[in-house]
This record gives sequence, structure tokens and C-alpha cells, in this order.
Amino acid sequence: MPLTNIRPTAELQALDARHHLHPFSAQSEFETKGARIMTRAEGAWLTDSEGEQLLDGMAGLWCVNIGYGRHELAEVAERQMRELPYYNSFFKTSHVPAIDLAERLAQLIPGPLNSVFYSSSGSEANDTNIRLVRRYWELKGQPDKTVFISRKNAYHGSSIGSASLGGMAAMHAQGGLPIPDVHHIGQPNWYMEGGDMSPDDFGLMRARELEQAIEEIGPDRVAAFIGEPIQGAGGVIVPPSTYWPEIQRICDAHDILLISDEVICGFGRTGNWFGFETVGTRPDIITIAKGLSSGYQPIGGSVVSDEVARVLGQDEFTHGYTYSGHPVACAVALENLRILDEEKIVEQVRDVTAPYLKEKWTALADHPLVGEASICGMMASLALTPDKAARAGFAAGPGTAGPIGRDFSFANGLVMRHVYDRLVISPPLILTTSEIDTLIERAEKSLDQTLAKLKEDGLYVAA
Ligand code: PXG
Repeated sequence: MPLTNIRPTAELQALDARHHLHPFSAQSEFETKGARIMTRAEGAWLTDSEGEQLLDGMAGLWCVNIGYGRHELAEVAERQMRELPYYNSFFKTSHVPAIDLAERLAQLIPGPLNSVFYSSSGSEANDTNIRLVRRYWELKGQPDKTVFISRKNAYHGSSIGSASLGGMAAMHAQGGLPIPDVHHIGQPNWYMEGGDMSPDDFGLMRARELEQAIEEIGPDRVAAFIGEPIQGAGGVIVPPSTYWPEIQRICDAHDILLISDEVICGFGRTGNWFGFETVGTRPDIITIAKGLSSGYQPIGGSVVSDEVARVLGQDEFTHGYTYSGHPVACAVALENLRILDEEKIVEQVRDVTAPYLKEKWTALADHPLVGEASICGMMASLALTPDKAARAGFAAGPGTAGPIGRDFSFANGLVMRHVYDRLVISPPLILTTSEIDTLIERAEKSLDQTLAKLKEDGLYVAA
């Protein structure tokens, strides 16, 4: 079977539209305009079925941290598939890749986070967290501690449990979500919701919503607080610096477990190995996936503190997936961590590329269409606005400018994602400074074209 596409794009697109249901898409749209079909990738560059090259400003889906084309991972996968392609760790068995990766994670993750429960994705890991945390409190003799507190506009996955933890209104609008005992407080999004407050005061105010919620629900009912250090899918919302220390104080004061969802922020994205190091918290549990394997294999996990592991270990935890700790995925993740570590990719991000990107990215805030340029490490966004001073949205509603900007960006050979009217990037961590220059040039050109189009269509009007 050929690995390289040799069929006409139109034929592939027609088959795709007919038989392949896409995530977060209206399938009917593919009938009029087929999907863009990617065929190869190398470094930070994608090639599509027409041979066009795109700079991947999203590292796939926030995950290809070491970049594409690292053959070492393919070789490790092949070796593992030949040696032991599958085994599980259910009935008092284990295998070398799962053990080695667990040890490596314990070394890498600061603090008492030394035990991992494996899954194949971030959604599964957060579902595990729901069951694991409730079981923890049961075993501690506090079975009423079942409530999770999360934030509006948080993203924690797409399964029923993890989407309930998430705070995406559009997801909750379908299928009867959220499940009971999940409570959402406001997000620390100063640009959208801070009004006349200073960012620091707003950060404190939003953190204290956690304390109010705990008081209303009762500390004897609240099990855990979950948050992404920097909200990713919500639009790269960098919270004010006052926010996370206050959240930590409140969790400590009320005996609430803190879960840091590191699915995007982990493995170098923010310029440290983990996002919780960047924002200065001491989580009891972290969720990992994506950058753990740089997306080369599906793998995730819940990494828990010694205390959580000790309590949980007292009795059988009736939970597990066929692919928990899949040997090929573990072996590939281990090789990915070796590359991140030995090639000092996280240090390179912290000391060179993230500061360089920050300088160029924040300069885009001078563009007439940009109300805010936010950035942390190698994740960043631009809030598009028709009125910078008022931080206004568009009269035609949320999502007026974002999709236009995204389409121009693709046409200019740069993959950006949009979240309503924010344009988002999260490029591979191996991006060079000259690739950053290319990214910025293409982003700026896309902004100019978006502004012109909005004016032409009479959409450059504040709400
Ligand atoms: N937590 C966080 C913080 C995430 O960003 C998940 C959990 C779920 O992981 P899985 O592996 O189950 O997808 C995520 C995933 C987007 C987008 O459009 C973001 C994610 C997934 C798909 C799309 O920004 N994040």
C-alpha cells in the first residue's frame, strides 16, 4: 500500500465527505468545499495533496512539540511492535515501556507527583480524574465530596465526563451536558470580561469566585478544582498574575484537590516543562497527553501525588482502558521525552524562541484590527476588534472576523486556528527564529486582508 497519496484530490475529498465524519464540523459543508488533505510533514511544515506547503502554526492540534519527521520515533515504534506490540497492565502484569515511562515522568515532573494512571487521550485522562478523585474522597471517609469546580470557557475534552468538566457553552448545548455535580465559575479573561477593573484586581476577583462557590456548595461537598494554567482552546487566555496564587491559597484553605490540566501547557509549551511551574501552583494531580508523545502516538495520563496514590492504593480501583499504558505509545513517548530533554528544546523555547516570538507577536497589537496580543511561551493569540479602546466585539456577533482571518492565513500558507474572533497559534517548539519571521509576516498580511474584507463587507462595526 503506498504511503504517499497518488489519487486526485477531488476524488479523495468526495470520499471524505461521503464516509468520514469530522470532529467539530458540520458534515454537509464538505459537500460544497472539500477538506484540505495533508499528505506529508517535516519539521514545522505540512504538505497537502496538491503539493502546497504550509507553516504549521498549530503544531497539529497543539501537540507536535518536537516537530514532524523524527524518524527515531518511527524506529522505536517499529522495534516495540516487533517485540511486544500489545500487552496490558490489568491483572497483575506490566511491561517495560510502561514502567520506564512512569519512572521518567516521576523524574521530570517537579514535586510529589510520582505515579501515573495511563490513558490514550486527554479526554480519557480527565474522565479518569473524575472517578479517581471521587474514589479518593470515599476512601478518606468523605464520600460526599463529589463536586468538581471548573471554569466557563475551559476545555478538558470531549467525552461526556471531560466535556462536563469543560465549560464550553456550545458543547453543553448538545446531548444534555454537563453531568451532575460539576459547577462552573467565571474565567480569568480580563480582555473580554474585566471592564474597568485592573487586570490584577480582576484576577483576584475571579479566583475568589472559587471561594464563594465552595462556601455555597459546602467544603464537605467539593472534591476538586480543575483548570488549564493557560486556557488553550478557549483562545489562549493568559490569566492575570494574581489569579493562580489565589486559587492555590483557596484550595489549600478548604482541603480541595487542585488538578492542573497540562494537556496543552505540558512538555515545554509555556517555556517550562509544565504549565504549573510557569503559573506557580502545587497541583495534587496533573492531566497529560498531546506533547507527551508529540502526537506521534495517542497517549495520555493522570499523574497523582504520593498522598493521592497512597489513599487510592488501599483498595481496588475499578477503572482502566484496554490501551492504558499501550507499549508502543509508551515507547514512543519515552523517545519523545529523550529528544525534548537531550536537544534542550524546552530551554531553547525559554531562552531564545519564546522571547523572540513574544517581541514580534506583541508588536502585532499595533495593527488596527488587534485589541490584544496575548502570549505565554509558544502559545499565543490575537483578539480582533472593530474598536480597540472599547475592546468591543463585532456587531454581527462573535465569530465575525476570526473565520475570515483563519481562511486568509491558510491561503497565505500559515495554519492558524480561530476561536470566535481570536486568532490562535501554538507552533512546534522547534520553530527557528527565521520561521518565526515567516509566521509573523504571513499573520500580518492575513490581518491586513481581513481588515480590508471586513470593511468591504460592512462588518467592521462595533457591537
Ligand atoms: N485538556 C485540554 C486542556 C485540552 O486542550 C483535552 C484535555 C482533551 O484531550 P484529547 O486528547 O482527548 O483531545 C484537550 C484537547 C482546539 C482543540 O480546537 C483542542 C483540543 C482538542 C481538540 C481541538 O483547540 N484540546
